[in-house]
Amino acid sequence: MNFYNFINLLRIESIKQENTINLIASENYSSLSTIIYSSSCYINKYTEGYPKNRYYSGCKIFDIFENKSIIESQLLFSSNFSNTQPHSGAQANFCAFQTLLKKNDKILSLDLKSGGHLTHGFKKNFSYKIFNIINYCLDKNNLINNYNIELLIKKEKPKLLILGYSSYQNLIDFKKLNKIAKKQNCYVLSDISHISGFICSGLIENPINNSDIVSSTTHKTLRGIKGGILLSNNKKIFNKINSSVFPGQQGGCISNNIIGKYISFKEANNFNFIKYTKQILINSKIMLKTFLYRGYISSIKNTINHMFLINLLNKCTLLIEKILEKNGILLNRNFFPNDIKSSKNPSAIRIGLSAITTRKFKNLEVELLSNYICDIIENYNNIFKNKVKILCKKFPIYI
Ligand code: DSN
Repeated sequence: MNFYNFINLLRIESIKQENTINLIASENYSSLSTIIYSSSCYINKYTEGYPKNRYYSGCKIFDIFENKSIIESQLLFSSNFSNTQPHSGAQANFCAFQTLLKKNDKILSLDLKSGGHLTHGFKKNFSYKIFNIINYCLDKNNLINNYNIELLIKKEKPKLLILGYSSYQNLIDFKKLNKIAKKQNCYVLSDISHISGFICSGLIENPINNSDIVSSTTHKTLRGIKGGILLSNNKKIFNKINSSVFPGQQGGCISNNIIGKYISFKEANNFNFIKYTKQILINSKIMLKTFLYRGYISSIKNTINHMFLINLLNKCTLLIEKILEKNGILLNRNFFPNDIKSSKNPSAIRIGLSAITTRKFKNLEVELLSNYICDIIENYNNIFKNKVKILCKKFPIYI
């Protein structure tokens, strides 16, 4: 591909991003600073190892950056120890498992159809292939039930309890569940990938003191560059985390990304970020309320984070996703609790509000957009294409 073709493709993608509304709950827009600082000459540099203990020469300057990313993330999550090297959330989880478990050890985690993540034990994932996975499901009210988890821990005696999700709308009682797990000598991994932005803003309880390890991605509600992170307050466990990340799972870290992580942690360590996450929550509640008002069903009638599920019952969610995309609205289809449909055409759509909140959508626009979406779902047409474009023009991402 020549340079002009490359620039042209980038231009097309960036225009698409500017002209579409992104409701994908696992996505967000990094700040321009994060993009610029992470696109440096460090793309060229291997930095295997840790600060002051590298396996390649020429890493002295990078030690400064990595140390800054570590300190900033510790401040952000009030943690004593942090490893900012995991390439992704999936790799962070792999390293956490490798730290705490041996092959075939038992893991108790939230079922995929109840909102769990692939790395928490999905059949085709490494987690299922290496460990013995037992799932807890949501109860009849579509909630995580502490008592059910307690019964399962007593019966199954897992070595690790995973708390965390890809789609769930209510709080997790980290404190209580950690206490239950500890009584049975069970480790706790809190995967806060989706809610880390709310946790560092103090809007959701920080599980750092009620977990052996906390894992997260850095690009969802946290709004940073794509990547992973591992935190712990236990020094012994943390030393194992470090060797589990390198050389246990990864070689050199993605040096330029570590700098991007540092910039975004710094941005999140700011009063404006608290205001931002508060607005995500307001927007999320408004959109859910509008859907409920229009007669739609969610897994529960509230949300405490950036996302919620809407059950489209007999409608084809694959088709709805495509029609919404034709109108310039992006989201993903998703299992609804106890779904009997396939993963290709599950019953629900998942809606996330972080990205549009980054664009500064507030109450009025969110309500307007919610009604557009309901109309599109009900009428299967693309008459909102221009209205969506107008909304996008009013709320640019980067200008
Ligand atoms: N699929 C993403 C999520 O929504 O959790 C991350 O893998």
